[in-house]
Amino acid sequence: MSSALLHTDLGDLPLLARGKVRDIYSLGPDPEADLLFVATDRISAFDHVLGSGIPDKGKILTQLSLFWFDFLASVTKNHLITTNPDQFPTALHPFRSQLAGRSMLVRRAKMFPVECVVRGYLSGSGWKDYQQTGAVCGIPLPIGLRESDRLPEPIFTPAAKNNIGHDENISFATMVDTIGKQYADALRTLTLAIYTQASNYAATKGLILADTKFEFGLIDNELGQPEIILADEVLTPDSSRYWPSASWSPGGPQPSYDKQYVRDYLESIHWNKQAPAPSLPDEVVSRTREKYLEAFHLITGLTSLEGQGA
Ligand code: Q0N
Repeated sequence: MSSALLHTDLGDLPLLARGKVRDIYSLGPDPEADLLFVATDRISAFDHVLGSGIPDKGKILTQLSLFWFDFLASVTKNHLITTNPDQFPTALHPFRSQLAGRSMLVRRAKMFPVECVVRGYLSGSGWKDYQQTGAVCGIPLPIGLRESDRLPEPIFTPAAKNNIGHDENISFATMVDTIGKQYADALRTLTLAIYTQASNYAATKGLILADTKFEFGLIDNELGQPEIILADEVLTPDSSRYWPSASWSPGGPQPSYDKQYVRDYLESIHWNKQAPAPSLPDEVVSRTREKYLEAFHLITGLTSLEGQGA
């Protein structure tokens, strides 16, 4: 097994932001310059990046996003220019081995400061809200729902990033106050349309797409008019809850598709969830890698990462 790529180094290229998993570079000094997203093999759990990576995880997530951008092409425009390193600016060619299969050249967008979350099932912060208020983000739900139950219909439950980088559920009215009614309506409609298409597809592959979150931005078209585009990563296990349909059992939490071995291990060693985060035993790393590969295989139908610029 290849080793995990934990950090990237692209020489003089300015790092714009380092996320828990992805490193973002700016491809030029002007504020309009394209961006390079590089998905590393880092993995986070309980809000910390762990000491070990999962080999190929960044490639798997990048190839999944690519699959979904293509699948959704008739529903929404997106920020992707290319994942083909041959088409990257020549300044990036020396770094090809770091970048192949795990990087996306994207157009810079003006990002909306809202996470567009959609839920078809009651889980996570949605379940917490429901238990306290009978509603999620102000949307009233029937009484008597259990954790992980399917909702009568998918709901749009936006979130705002707060100062410590945590997402905070907000009402649709608050979203309207933040970005205006026209954009709020458009993002809700797009989010629900994408979820419907993606969850129907996932169902044919034996997967429940319980919930997911999207980020949208604006990019000027040829006429200089701003257009909404889907940005960030899409429908990866890191941004979505996938559950195997066969073992779905409402009335409690469903095991995380990809990170269950990691969480179980961290609970077993009684880590206090404060830095520094521990490393993982080889067995936990390889079983977790298999789960990411399984999701990739189920969703894309592909059996290997090769031939994807990887
Ligand atoms: C952008 N984020 C938040 C790394 C990613 N196309 C774009 N143009 C300008 N800015 C962004 C995008 C995109 N996508 C989005 N940061 C910058 C997403 N982060 C979360 C943490 O990991």
